[in-house]
Amino acid sequence: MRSVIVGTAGHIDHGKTTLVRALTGVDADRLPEEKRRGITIDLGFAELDLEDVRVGFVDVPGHERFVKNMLAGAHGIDLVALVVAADEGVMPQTREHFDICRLLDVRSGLVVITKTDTVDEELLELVRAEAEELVAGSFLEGAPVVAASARTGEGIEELKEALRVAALKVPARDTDAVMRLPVDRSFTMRGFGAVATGTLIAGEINEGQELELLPAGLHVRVRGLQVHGAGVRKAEAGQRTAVNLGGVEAALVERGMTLAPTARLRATQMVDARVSVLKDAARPLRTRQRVRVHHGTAETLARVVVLEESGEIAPGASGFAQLRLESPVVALPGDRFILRTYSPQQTIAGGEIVDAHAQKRRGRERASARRSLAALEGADAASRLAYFVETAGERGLRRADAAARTGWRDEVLDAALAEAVGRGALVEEEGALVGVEVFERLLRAAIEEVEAHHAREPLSKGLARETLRERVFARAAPEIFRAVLRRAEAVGALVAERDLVRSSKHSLELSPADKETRDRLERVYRDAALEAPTLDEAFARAGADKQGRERLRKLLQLLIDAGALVRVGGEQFFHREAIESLTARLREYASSRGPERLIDVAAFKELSGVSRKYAIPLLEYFDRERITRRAGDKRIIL
Ligand SMILES: Nc1nc2c(ncn2[C@@H]2O[C@H](COP(=O)(O)OP(=O)(O)OP(=O)(O)O)[C@@H](O)[C@H]2O)c(=O)[nH]1
Ligand SMILES: [Mg+2]
Repeated sequence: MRSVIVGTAGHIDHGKTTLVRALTGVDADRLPEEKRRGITIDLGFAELDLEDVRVGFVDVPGHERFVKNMLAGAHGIDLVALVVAADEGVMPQTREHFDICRLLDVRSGLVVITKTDTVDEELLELVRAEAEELVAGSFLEGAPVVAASARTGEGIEELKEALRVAALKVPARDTDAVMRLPVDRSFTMRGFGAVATGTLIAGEINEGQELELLPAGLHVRVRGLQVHGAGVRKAEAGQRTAVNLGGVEAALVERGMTLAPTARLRATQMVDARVSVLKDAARPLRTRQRVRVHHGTAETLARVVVLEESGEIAPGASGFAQLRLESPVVALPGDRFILRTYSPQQTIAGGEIVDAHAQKRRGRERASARRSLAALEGADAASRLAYFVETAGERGLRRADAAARTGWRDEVLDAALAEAVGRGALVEEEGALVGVEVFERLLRAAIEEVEAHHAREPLSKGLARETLRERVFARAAPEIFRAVLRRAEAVGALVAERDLVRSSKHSLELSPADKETRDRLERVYRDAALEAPTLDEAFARAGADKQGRERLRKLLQLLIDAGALVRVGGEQFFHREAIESLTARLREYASSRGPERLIDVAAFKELSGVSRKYAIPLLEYFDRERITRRAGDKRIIL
């Protein structure tokens, strides 16, 4: 059976609660104070089955001081029953509640003229005309206007039928979004623990499921579920739902919190939105103005930053604004909200969130901010995703970030991602998303950086991978760094080898003079064999000290890289041939010694003919190379 939520709306004492009781038999005023004072203070709930439709009523208070409570209920309604008392006609909260419904984008409803038993036909017609004038040009234009009396029962059956017909026309809830339940009430039930209630605005909740309570980030478990007062295993979008929560104390659960899938959504304190200011607002909405933001069941204070050129949005106009919230809320693009003045509290505007996780906008960025928000408003899912990725710049977005930013279910996210990648708007690598422009820019920057390195250091084989990362990819995710390198290799621009990155065009073309010096240096070491020279001696013998130490060191490095020289200790180098022949002699020595294969320092000195200065570093080198292994003050030749 289909479920819809009907919200009452209207001025204080106009008979909303009495009407709900006449329809359902339930007194929605459940607080003792409400009963004592005869007014509604907080939200009340009741339900009614109308053949093929189940109606959940959210009864709201009409008192102007409790509009904040009205808002916590009005956010989730499918249709509104706008109540006007026949004996009073349209009053201030009739208008304010109606404005709120329009700003929240409630799409359907009807007008109920109550207390018809208190007036004659003539007055009734006047009130009817007044109500029709109020709703002219709105979503309620042409909607049924039902006259009823809770006292005599007149019109109640007609109202039920009108509700049923309207309910059947209500479009299905958003099916792209993951589950969200803004909590409007919490309490402890003896023997069960914490219970949170609210209108399930998207997705479904299953018994036993693990969920997260935001913005607190509390992990909870669904111990039980009720929809319209009956136990169920599953609650669906559009249903009034009570969730018995395990893993949390009722005292920690408050109106304004949101139940969502674990680790899926994130609270935000900065949103960009299209804001419409009411025609009757006393003043324009201005930058720096402090307002009350009512979003879902939450209320928080915020500073307004108007993104329009004039710095304000005039009464009756709409424009883009950023809201900097003083406390975090769980918001998603497309969510509606209401703005009220700080004091006295009056409804002045409302709007729709365009970017729920916005960035600060400075004065000169406003024009471009307006352009992107306007584009975002009309964009399809793939373009919106591409925008979010683009604005994340070099940092890019992880899939989980994109999920939190959009609130989409996996299937919707996957489809948008595939579409955006297909259009060439973004690059996905190992689950990291980055805009195509950013990716191309990083690619160019990486190639330039490596080429600049070669120009500066023609004798270097390449730039250290980590240096490249620090210089060009300081803000980028590691996945993006790897992806750019892979692309640079794929297009044949760079070659990455172990910890070095070089240009594919780069080859070590030594000048004839350098070549000659290099060869001389190698000859010095080859000739010295195990009587290796110090670095200074080697450089001097190569007869090249006039070439400068820096250059010689680089030529030396080339010889090491090529494997011609072996570094044995600090600054001690030997020619590879000398080391190889010594290794061969060591092994010969070992086999001549039978199974023992031991050698001490003295024997090693004798065998190699080197002084102690060289013997120890050489032995340690052989240990490292696993040619020998230390055993006490001797070595086993392996
Ligand atoms: N004569 C008459 N009185 C009614 C009718 N409906 C409600 N009343 C009376 O009007 C008064 C206010 O009714 P409520 O239902 O509490 O009004 P409400 O709109 O819920 O008020 P708030 O929730 O405080 O905004 C009560 O004394 C009701 O008995 C009706 O159809 N006829
Ligand atoms: Mg009431």
